[in-house]
Formats: sequence, C-alpha cells, structure tokens
Amino acid sequence: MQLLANTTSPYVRIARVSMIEKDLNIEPTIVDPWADDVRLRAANAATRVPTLVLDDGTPIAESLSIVMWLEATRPAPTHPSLLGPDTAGVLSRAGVALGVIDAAVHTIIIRKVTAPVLFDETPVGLRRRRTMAEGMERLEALAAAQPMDSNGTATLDAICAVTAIDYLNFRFTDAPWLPPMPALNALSQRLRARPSIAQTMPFVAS
Ligand SMILES: N[C@@H](CCC(=O)N[C@@H](CS)C(=O)NCC(=O)O)C(=O)O
Repeated sequence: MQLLANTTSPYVRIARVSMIEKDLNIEPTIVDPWADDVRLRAANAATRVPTLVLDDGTPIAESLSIVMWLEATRPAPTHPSLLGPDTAGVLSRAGVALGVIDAAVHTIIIRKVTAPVLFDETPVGLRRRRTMAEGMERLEALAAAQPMDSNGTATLDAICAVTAIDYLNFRFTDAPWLPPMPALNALSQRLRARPSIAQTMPFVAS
C-alpha cells in the first residue's frame, strides 16, 4: 500500500490522521503534485494528493473517500469509529471545517496565479476570506459548546477542525480578520498528545 502525499496539504493530513487512528501508520510517499509526478499521474487523473494505492493496485483519490474506505474496511468496534455515535453532528462540524480548508487552499493556489497582484483583495478573494473568518467563528462556537474530543477518540470533526486551525496558523500568519479561537487552539494543543496529530503537523519540505 502506498500513500502519495506531500507535507503541507490539509487533505493529506486528514487522510493520514484517519489512517493512523485506524492503526494503519504507513510511511507516506512524498511527491510534488505540481510537478506532474508520474506515480501520482498514473494513479490519479487529477494529479492531486492524497492518493492511496492499495496493495492490489486500486487507487483511491480524495481524502473523504479514503476515510470512507477506512470506515468500511476497519470498522468499529475493532477500530475506533471516525464518525462517532453522533454521526450527523460529526459530519456537520467536519463540513464547516472542510469549507474553511477549501477556501484557504483556494486562496493559496490562486495567489500563485495572480502574483504579483494579491488575489486576497479581489471580490472572489474577499469571499474566500469571509468563508475562512465565518467558518472559523462558527467552528469556534461549536468547539466551545461541546469539546470535539470529549469521548476520548479523534472523530472526523476534531480531525478536520484541528487540520483547519493548524493550516491557518501555518499559511495565514498575519490575518487580523480571523476571529479569536481559544477553544479551537486548545483542542489543537490537546490533540497533539495523539501520535496521529503530532506526526502530521504541516511543514515545508526542504
Ligand atoms: N478534494 C480533494 C482535494 C485534494 C487537493 O486539492 N490536493 C492539492 C494539495 S492541497 C493538490 O494536490 N493540488 C494539485 C493540483 O490541484 O493540481 C481531497 O479531498 O483530497
């Protein structure tokens, strides 16, 4: 089995954390999705990470498809459920975090296209910024109302929320438009005790 990945993608992180939580801690195969790596292109027509290639050669693209494959092949109670007993709540909160992640990644990618003009201040850029700010405000309220790690496992909502806040802290260091996020930062700090979260912090590979 091979996980085609990079060290910065929040989608990769969601897949990797989920795999480790399901006791499938394989060393990722680091590829550059922007360099048309032949292994990635062969496995995924979209040439995107993460892409999981199973032992029989079946490729699974898309982070949430990898999560679904894990849930189906490594179900509870033998393995911890990523969806928890409150599946609707978990998926609802995960959806908020995924909206933020999409807006953040979109902003980072489109900046490369429009440079030296800053995409962020364009009408679409401001819309993405609003998604990040409002999404994190809603997620913060949800995290403050009910800790997403209260049952002692890392469910998909907590995985996506921590991935979102750590990615914003990694890529948007000077962002006064983001709301205060004490509950989410506390969740991120707490979950760093888990190998799945600690081993997958984003970094720029040299
Ligand atoms: N919906 C996909 C998004 C994956 C994605 O956009 N990955 C980015 C890295 S953050 C990528 O590989 N981009 C290369 C490209 O778009 O050509 C998922 O959930 O896995």
